Amino acid sequence: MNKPTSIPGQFDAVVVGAGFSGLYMLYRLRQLGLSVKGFDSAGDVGGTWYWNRYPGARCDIATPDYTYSFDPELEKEWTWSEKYATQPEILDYLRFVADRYGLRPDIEFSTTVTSARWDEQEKRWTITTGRGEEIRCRYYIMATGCLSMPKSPDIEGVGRFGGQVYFTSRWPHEGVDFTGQRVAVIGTGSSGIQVIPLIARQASQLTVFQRTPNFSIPAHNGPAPADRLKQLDEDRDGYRHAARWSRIGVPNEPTDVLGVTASEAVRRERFEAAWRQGELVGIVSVFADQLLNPASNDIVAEMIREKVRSIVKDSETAEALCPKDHYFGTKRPCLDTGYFDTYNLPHVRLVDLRKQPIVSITEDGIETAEESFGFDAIVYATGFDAMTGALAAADVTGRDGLSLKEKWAAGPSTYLGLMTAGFPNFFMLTGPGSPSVLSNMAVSIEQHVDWVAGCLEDMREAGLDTIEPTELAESGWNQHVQDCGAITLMPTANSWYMGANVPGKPRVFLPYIGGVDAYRQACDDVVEQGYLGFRMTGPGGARCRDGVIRRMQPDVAMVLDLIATLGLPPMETLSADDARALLAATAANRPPGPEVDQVTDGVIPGPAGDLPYRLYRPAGPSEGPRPLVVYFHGGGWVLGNLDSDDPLCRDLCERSGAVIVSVNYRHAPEDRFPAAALDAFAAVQWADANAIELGGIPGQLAVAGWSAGANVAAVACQLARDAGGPHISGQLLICPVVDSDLARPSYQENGDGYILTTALMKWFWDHYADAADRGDPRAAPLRGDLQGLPPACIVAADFDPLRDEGVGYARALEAAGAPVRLARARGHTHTSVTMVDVVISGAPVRAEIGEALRNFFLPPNRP
Ligand code: N01
Repeated sequence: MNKPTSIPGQFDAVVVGAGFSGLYMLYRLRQLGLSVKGFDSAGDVGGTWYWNRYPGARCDIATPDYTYSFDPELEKEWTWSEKYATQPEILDYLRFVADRYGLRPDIEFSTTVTSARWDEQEKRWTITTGRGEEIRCRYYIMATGCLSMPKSPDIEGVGRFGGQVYFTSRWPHEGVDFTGQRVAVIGTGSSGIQVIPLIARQASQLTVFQRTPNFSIPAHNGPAPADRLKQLDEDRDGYRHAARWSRIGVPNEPTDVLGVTASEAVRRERFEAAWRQGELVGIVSVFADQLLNPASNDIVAEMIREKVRSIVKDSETAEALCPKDHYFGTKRPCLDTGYFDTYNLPHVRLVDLRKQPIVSITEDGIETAEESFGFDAIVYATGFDAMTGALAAADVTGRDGLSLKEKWAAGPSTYLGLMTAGFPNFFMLTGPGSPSVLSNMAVSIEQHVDWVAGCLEDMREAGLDTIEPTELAESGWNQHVQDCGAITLMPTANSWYMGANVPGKPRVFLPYIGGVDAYRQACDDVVEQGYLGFRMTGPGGARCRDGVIRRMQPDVAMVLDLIATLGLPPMETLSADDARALLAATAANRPPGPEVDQVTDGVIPGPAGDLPYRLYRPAGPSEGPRPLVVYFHGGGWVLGNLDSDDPLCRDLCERSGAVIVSVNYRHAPEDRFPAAALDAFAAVQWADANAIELGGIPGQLAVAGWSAGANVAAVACQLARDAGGPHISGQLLICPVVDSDLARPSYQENGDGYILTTALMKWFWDHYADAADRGDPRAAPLRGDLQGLPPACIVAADFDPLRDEGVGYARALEAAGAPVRLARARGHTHTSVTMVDVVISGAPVRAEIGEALRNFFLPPNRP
């Protein structure tokens, strides 16, 4: 592989696609001294910009950013004429790049790769083309683009029309003159929105068939943004660096303004600024929470709808053009030039397919449920089989005869969007599971190509020549991609991001939404950790460091990063009072948790004086009594109070439908072991005795707690058993302290860096209990007799030092005969599950907890 081969039909690498990614990949592979062959079914370079020649086709990332940055000389030699360049200009640019680096001779145009098959013996791919050629190569790289496989229109009668038919994605090279024609356009995505105003200029009649209205903002095209050009001029490297480490591949200062809490004036000002700017990067970041919080999203969406209503004169048409069935940004937002104004023209009509669906395309037009239309031409702007279409269509067969299509039948599976297990030496550029379509493609493409080139170089140095991800690494990455999507509103839309536009395509969130910056970091970390999750072999031996590169929930990681920036002193270095003050201060600005019907404060007579409690009564149809849950807050027996766990109690109340009685117990060091445990038991006895007054159902009582609160809840269950009552229906223990042994593996793994540290846990124990008492079951319930205890739901978080003792308690209770539900808080820390409305990924765990609480009160024969 060191030198270009000269054996006919044999290459080190084959690159399919000669668009932005294929061209740069060829260039980098050549730089490495590899022999490379490129193919493209198009007649020339350009990729998407070769095919999508419809009038109005432009990029929607401003040209200073939508450009190669790998060579400063190239940047000097090319000047874009507009903020958003036209398709012909972008195509010229790619031709210029191909010529400048002499890439064309390596590319065979008008040639489709029809199949690719891995030969395990030879460790090579056999590539077959539509011309019947067979080529052998070691590395097979698909640079086929995310939006290159047109979706065949799923409309009855498509072949019947006798007039002219055009697809925006396959526009005739010679152009089309619609002068004097009656034209139909089907589809109002980015392509439709760009082409419609230009067809309207020529056609005598234009009818737009719209199934789903789309959000679009004016592009305000013109000269390239002066501020960007100035920044580039002053510090090109700094600017490009900022783009590479930004969220979407365009330098942008992230905002921390939340839509839900911002004043009306701030909301309006931020929105109008984004509207004036006319860039995707601005409109998708009006508020930090607009893609997370429906209420915040609605604010932006409604402001856009207001604009549409103010532009379009006919109110019925305006309303039909206002998107209401998806959150803003969950389908690709569009940039337009005069799109909505077009509907004010007398010869332009919008047909709302939600009201009158297309029945069939006919010989001379389109028939809907209500009307028959006659046309001279029909333009399909109906989109693409996005992200996976071109890859799966290429008949790629990996090891053991497995085809990519088969492997991906239930949705794509990749490691980093770059490779997939079972397909050695097969790379995808901007594949599913990478930021790609959610980012500035130019930046994402360069990052992918650089990573692949770097990888091949590293392999060569190590004498390795095959690479493939492991199943573990790949499934971990798929999980992370889905976790990132799940905390956003993206999965709620029927978008092509979800595969929802192609009938029968699995519904999976295809791109990686964690950000260009986070993604780049993950790719770099993989390399840094010795190509974690890749198996590599060759004359130099075999190596594989297996593992998962991102196991933490993305929003948990964000919270940890944020906390790290605050520079707070470690709790264990403070006095108890100062630690309490710090906790109260950090809790001051958090969201309040859900509304409940009633919240009342009171006091319970405890063994050594009154104990404050707060009662939460759920909203709901029934005024009648509810089951009771006595809850104990977290805080290592030292910190916490009724306020500290207030949002969590509201959440538990809402989800379980039970009355929650949150009890404050005595704290250490003022009151040491066993004060907290005795108070907890007294509170349970009192709640049982006063169930009716509390709005509870006598005999339906559970205990719950988080952390040290779960410790005293577990102890209360043991004490109740020993005392012969009260009857406890269940115990919910969220990340409980159940033992005083700080040497378990979860302490080793998670004892530093995840808020609850080993040092802090030691500090808590030191405040609470003497060494001699730490084996007492009232301090370490895991060491007690576990017979005859109530059913349990135990939450164990992956990144919690207490994880293993929680799991240990679950196993021990089960062994002693108690029904146990172990809820694994995947990717969570000790504290994150309880962060209601901050850590969105905790919601499914809390939903499980809510269900467990409800189940405690079901009759035994009902599951
Ligand atoms: O495709 P789309 P596109 N009956 O899938 C409708 C990029 N791009 O080519 O939403 C009736 O977005 C469909 O309706 P619905 C950009 O990333 C960029 O416009 O499925 N209608 C929708 O309205 C973009 O997102 C630029 O209900 C049918 C439309 O057709 C992506 O490419 C320019 C239908 C398809 O919209 C794809 O954009 C162009 C049916 N059977 C594209 N089937 C730039 O500006 C589909 N539709 C850089």
